[in-house]
Amino acid sequence: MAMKNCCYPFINTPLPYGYNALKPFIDEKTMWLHHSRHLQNYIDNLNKLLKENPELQSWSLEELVGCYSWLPRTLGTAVRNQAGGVYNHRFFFEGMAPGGISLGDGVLAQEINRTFGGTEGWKERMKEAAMSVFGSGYAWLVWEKNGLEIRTTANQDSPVEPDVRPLLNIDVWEHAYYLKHYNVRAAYIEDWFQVINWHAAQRRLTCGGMMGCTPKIPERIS
Ligand code: MN3
Repeated sequence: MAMKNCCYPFINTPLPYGYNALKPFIDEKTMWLHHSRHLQNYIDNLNKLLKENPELQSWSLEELVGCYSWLPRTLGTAVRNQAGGVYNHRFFFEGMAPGGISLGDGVLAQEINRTFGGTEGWKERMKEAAMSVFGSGYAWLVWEKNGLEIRTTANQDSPVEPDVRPLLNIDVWEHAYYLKHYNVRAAYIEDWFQVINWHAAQRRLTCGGMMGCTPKIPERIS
């Protein structure tokens, strides 16, 4: 398992699989660019930002994406974009596995059945949501107070809020699929369904948070 790597200075840990391991669904060049260029860029920018704002160096990644709104507006926006870019990409990459890992029949499977009538129903709703993102962003499966929900976020926003537990996300920025799927986002979404790591989603539901990181959002300072 990757080292914790939850606070400043962040490093870009290797993916838990090779750049070519998600073929034929996601191609090697896309994975390489996405991880070693796009994610690396967010990590470098976030480290630079935190270097200039040492009071934030003890904040975990989840605290940064969940609590940026407490900060002065300009700094908060920069944290939202850069920490979000790190959080969302790590979450996305950890949510995939070569050939996919099946849902099984645990609590998450039961909830998917209860809410969407099964995985086919879930896929339909997830695809609809991912298609509906205008421009760049993500579609998410999250656990909220009363059960599973599908959400979308723009740009690098993350649904890290009290009482919301993200389970899966799909990156629908064009850089996530353009080299292989060109402008056909629907084909990319279908391919992503083939590489979902449901084990990761189940673990996030039962344990919360990013692999090895604290799921806690700090109490608001009044
Ligand atoms: Mn991306």
